Amino acid sequence: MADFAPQPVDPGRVDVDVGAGTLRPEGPTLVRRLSDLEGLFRDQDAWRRDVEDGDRVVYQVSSSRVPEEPRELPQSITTILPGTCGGELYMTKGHQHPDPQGEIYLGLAGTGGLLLHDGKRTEWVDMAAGVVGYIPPGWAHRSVNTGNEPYRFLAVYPGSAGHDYGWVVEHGMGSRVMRTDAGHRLVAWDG
Ligand code: M6P
Ligand code: ZN
Repeated sequence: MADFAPQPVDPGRVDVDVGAGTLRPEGPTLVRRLSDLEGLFRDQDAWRRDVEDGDRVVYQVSSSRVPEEPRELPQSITTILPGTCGGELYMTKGHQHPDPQGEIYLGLAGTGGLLLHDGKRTEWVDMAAGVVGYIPPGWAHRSVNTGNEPYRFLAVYPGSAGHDYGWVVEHGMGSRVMRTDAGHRLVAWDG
């Protein structure tokens, strides 16, 4: 991967390739496989089996060149592939911002959802192309693919917000999102 050391970015245009799920000028791309989501799916036996059985890619995050630095507004496109692990729909790891700041997601393709949890309350936003999901400060957020096609969204977030993955491991996300015949269903975290 090329070196994208933080550096000031001049004002300019960013092209969104909705079909490819990339931004141009292009920054780093992150690929997360099932093995990168250790301890996050409820059915750990199913997770272990699926990791041994090919360790599929769950999602990919393609970023622009705007650095994660204070006062900047980095952008990224996340593409979550369709699939389940132990009946639970493919999802992002989910994180809390250590520096509580808001974030917006714009649906680009496919169908999905934005699961939000503040430690007490849990909210769900159905996402599709053209929908903006708003993440207020203090709400942990996880995205889920609820359809049979890749679900893709653009994220814009404050460069100093950060990513705390441990918060989700400690507090959970309030609900889990399971595949059903009719589509999907939210179930209680420990249910
Ligand atoms: C969005 C943004 C990114 C985040 C990515 C994947 O693109 O919120 O900041 O990294 O989704 O989510 P996660 O970091 O929880 O795996
Ligand atoms: Zn975030």
